[in-house]
Order: sequence, then C-alpha cells, then structure tokens
Amino acid sequence: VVTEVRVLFVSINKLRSYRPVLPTGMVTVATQVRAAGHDVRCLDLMFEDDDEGVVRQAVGAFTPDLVGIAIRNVDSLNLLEPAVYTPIAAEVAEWVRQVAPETPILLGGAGFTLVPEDLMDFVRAEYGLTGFAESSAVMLLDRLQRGAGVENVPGVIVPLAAGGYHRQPPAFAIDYDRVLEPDPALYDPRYRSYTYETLDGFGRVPVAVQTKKGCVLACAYCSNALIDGPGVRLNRPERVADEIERLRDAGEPGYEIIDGVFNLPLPYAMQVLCELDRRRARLPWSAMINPGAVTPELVDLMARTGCEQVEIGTDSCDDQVLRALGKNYRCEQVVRAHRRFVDAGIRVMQCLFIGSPGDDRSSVLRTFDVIGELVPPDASRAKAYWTFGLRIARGTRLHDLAVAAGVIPPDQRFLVPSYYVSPAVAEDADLLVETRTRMLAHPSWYLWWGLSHVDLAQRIRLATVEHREIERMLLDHLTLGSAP
Ligand code: B12
Repeated sequence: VVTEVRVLFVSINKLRSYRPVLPTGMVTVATQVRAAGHDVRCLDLMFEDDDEGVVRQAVGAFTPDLVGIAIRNVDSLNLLEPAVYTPIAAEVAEWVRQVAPETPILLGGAGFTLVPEDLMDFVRAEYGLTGFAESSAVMLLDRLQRGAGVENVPGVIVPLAAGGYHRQPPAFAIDYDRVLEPDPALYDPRYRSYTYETLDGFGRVPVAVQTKKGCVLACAYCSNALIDGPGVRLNRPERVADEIERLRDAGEPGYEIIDGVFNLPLPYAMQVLCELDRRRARLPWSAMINPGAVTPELVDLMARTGCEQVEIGTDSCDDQVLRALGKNYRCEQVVRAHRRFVDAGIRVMQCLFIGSPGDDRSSVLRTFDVIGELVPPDASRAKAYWTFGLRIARGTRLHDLAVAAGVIPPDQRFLVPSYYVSPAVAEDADLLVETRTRMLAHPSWYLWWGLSHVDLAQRIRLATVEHREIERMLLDHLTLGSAP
C-alpha cells in the first residue's frame, strides 16, 4: 500500500525591510507535492514572534515524515549592512529534532542552491535539493516513500557515511504544461493585510508572477545562473496571461514579475505583453529591466498593460566598467531607456554599484553625473539605489578575479559573505567623502540609512568588523556541526 508522505515546509525568511516578499519558491514546491497526493503544511516564520513555539507546535500537531526548510536569502548582499539569514535554519532543524528526533530535514531554495554543502554542514540536514524543485521534490518523495535510493534525483545532495556529500547536478528542466501555479491559499494570510511605508505612501505585498526561469546574460558578479541554470526556459505567453487574468478575476490589486530580468529575451517579453494586451488583462505591475533592450514598442506595451514601476539594473554609467561586467549595453542606452519609461509615466528605480571591477574615481563620478541628470534632487518619479561593493558568489567571473587578486582565499566558504571593491575606489578617501556628499544631496538616492551621521569610510571600517564577527560565528558553528 502506498501511503502519502506528510511534509511540513518551513520558510525561514523573516526579512521585512524594506518589504516582505512572498515565499513563492516554497509555495510552488508545496503546490506540486500536494498535487502528487502528499499531505502538505506550510509554515512561514515571516510574521512570527515565537519561532521556536510555532515550529514545535507544528511538528507536534502535524507529525510530519519530512520537514522541508526553504532558504531564500543567505545574506544581505550589502557590505555596509552586514547580515546573515541562515542561522535560523539550524535552529529550526534543532527544534524539529527535539520534538521528533527521527524526522529527516530537507533543504532547498535559491539561497540553498548557492551554498549547498555549507548549508548541509551548517544545518546537519539529511537531504538537499538544488536548482528548481517542481518535479525533483515530487521525485524525491516518491523514492523515499518506496524506500528506493534517491541518488539519481536531479539536484539531490545527501551526506555520505564516509564524510562529504553525494551530489547529482540539477536538471534545470521544466515542463510548464505540467506544473501548477503556486496555490495562493498556501501563503500566510498575514501578507494580505501587511502594509509598509514607501516614499509616497503605503505599499502592499504584491503577488508574484514568473514568466521564465534563467537569464540570457552572464554578468561577472551574478549568481543567478547557478540557481536557474544557464540560458532561459520560457513559459508559454498564453499560460502567463491565463495566470494574470486569474489574479485579476480574484481581485488582486496588482502583481510583480519576479524574473531576474523581464525584458530579455526581448521577443519573448513582447509576446507576453501582446497576449496581455490582446486580452485587455490590465492590472498594475512592476518588473526588473535590462536597459539594453528597451524599445519604444516594449515601453508602450508595458504601459498599456498596467506597468507602473521598473527597477533598472544599470550597475554603472561608465562604458569601460559595463564592458568589464559583461553588460550588453552602454551608457547611452541607459539614458534612453530611463527617459522612455519616465515619458510613459512609469516610475524608475535605477540600481547601481560603486566599486565594480575597473571602477575608479572617474568612472564613479561619471556615473554620479549621469544618474544626477536622470534622478535629480527633486525627482519624484525616479529613484537611485546604490550598492557599495559586490558580493562575491561561487561560480562567477568575479569570484575568479577576487581569488586572483587575493581578496579571498580559493577555499573560502561561501556561507560567509565577502565583497569585492575595486582598489581604486576603496583606497580613495576623497572619493568616499564625495560619495557621501552626493548621496546626502539627493533625497531620492539611497546608499545606507545612517549616512547622515556617519561617514562612509568609518561605516566601511565598522562593517568590516561586523563581518568578521559574523564570519567567526558561522565558522564556529560549521566546525562544531561537522565534528564527529
Ligand atoms: C525576484 C527577486 C527579488 C524581488 C522579490 C520579489 C518576490 N516576490 O520574491 C526583490 C527585488 C524585491 C528581491 C529582494 C531581495 N532579494 Co532577491 N531575488 C529575486 C530572484 C530574481 C527570484 C526569486 C524568486 O522568487 N524566484 C521564483 C521562485 C519560484 O524560485 P525559487 O525561489 O528559486 O524557488 C525554486 C527553488 O529554489 C526551489 N525551492 C524553493 N524553496 C524550496 C524549499 C524546499 C524545501 C525545496 C526542496 C526546494 C525549494 O524550488 C522552487 C521552484 O523551482 C532571485 C534570483 C533567482 N534567480 O532566484 C533573487 C534572490 C533570491 N534575492 C536575493 C537577495 C539577497 C535579496 C535581498 C536580500 C536583496 C537586498 N539586499 O535587499 C532582498 C530580500 C527581500 C526579502 N524581504 O526577502 C538573493 C539570495 C541569495 C543571497 N546571497 O542571499 C538571490 C538569489 C539573488 C542572487 N543571485 O544573489 N529579490
């Protein structure tokens, strides 16, 4: 007799600033697992005060056969704002074991896929699934249920008796026609009533729509290819439009497209928009945009289908830096793309780095000047979000560069966030002063919330100390966790 597996999913993401995001990954997996006939519960720690209490209660009441911990974020990606979000994964596992010592732990999620071995060590988990898990999670449960080996499940990682891990590479394959959209009923209802402050009022947590997985670019610092595989896997435009119509009919006030880059490949983005336009499926939406593929037709269709806001991943306005990052556009296109959106009535958030490979005084000042024109001090429809330093992720060109430059050792554990800042920026004290002055002169520019009373060089020094403390804590836990 085949019995169902009882799976308790736990989302450990508690990050509410500047706004909470739905645990779309976990709910997507839970939806498929439930449809395969298993008994599923989702526990989301986002709004909980007593994490330990709710985890113990859920395990005691539901008596799961397996607990799946969803790890979306590893750290803040922000040198100036050091934070790691993984320790609670180990705590959740510990609480589960205290209530039901035999319950195996499964790890998954975008953050997990970036640092699977470290997180398996850290949590002392029995199973992990890297990559997308729409079908692999169902396959894993099927094998566990039958008592069969799980070694061939795509993306699986399991500890070996002799130490280390067996890993099967993720398949990065998805059959959209067989995958169900995440069931909204599996989200914690508190997201619906939650509001957060924005510069121009209050925001509500939007529902998420994904039109594809992956990205056609391979930018020097970006780790998304590890999570979604190389290249793109496109859904069908009709299916995307069906989902958006369903949201509209369910009375959703709007949605956000969570593709890492919505408008690449451009022909596919146009197909999706044409389909929405044809059906008049108009609802306010937002997306992340690459400035290298912004045509008037695209912007027109985006506006017509309800797009209200875009985040443009510009990174730099210096052509040489853009080239070094592997970008598909140059400064001129950034300016043109920005103006097209603003003219169409779409709000723009420019996202930029300070300290990219090749960045120096002149490239940073150039970027300040260009963005100063696009997002002037009195801008109301545009903002600029600056990040100082680039998080070094495994499997990226930036990682190779950082190892070669001696910024990190080759055996650095990836659970520990480390950052690259081009030496010409890091060592230019005047430029750091100038950076702070520019930030403070522009109310719609954001680098770090405390800049009005702390200077940047000092914040970098203090953040470095905080990072070392975090590093020590993580490494201590890793050595204790992996001790025999
Ligand atoms: C869209 C997005 C955003 C949007 C959020 C929109 C939204 N509603 O989620 C915005 C721009 C707001 C955002 C913000 C942030 N983000 Co973000 N974001 C993404 C992005 C591009 C897609 C995430 C997503 O929802 N994917 C769709 C779902 C379906 O996929 P998924 O979550 O990967 O889930 C699949 C698998 O992972 C797996 N899975 C998921 N859960 C589980 C659980 C189990 C048990 C199992 C077995 C499997 C499994 O199966 C799922 C289905 O295939 C990813 C990059 C990427 N390509 O994944 C970064 C990413 C998740 N973000 C990241 C980060 C760090 C952040 C921020 C902290 C940045 C910041 N400093 O502000 C904030 C955090 C916000 C918060 N409150 O948590 C990092 C996390 C890694 C890290 N180093 O920590 C990522 C991976 C980007 C990167 N490459 O570095 N983000």
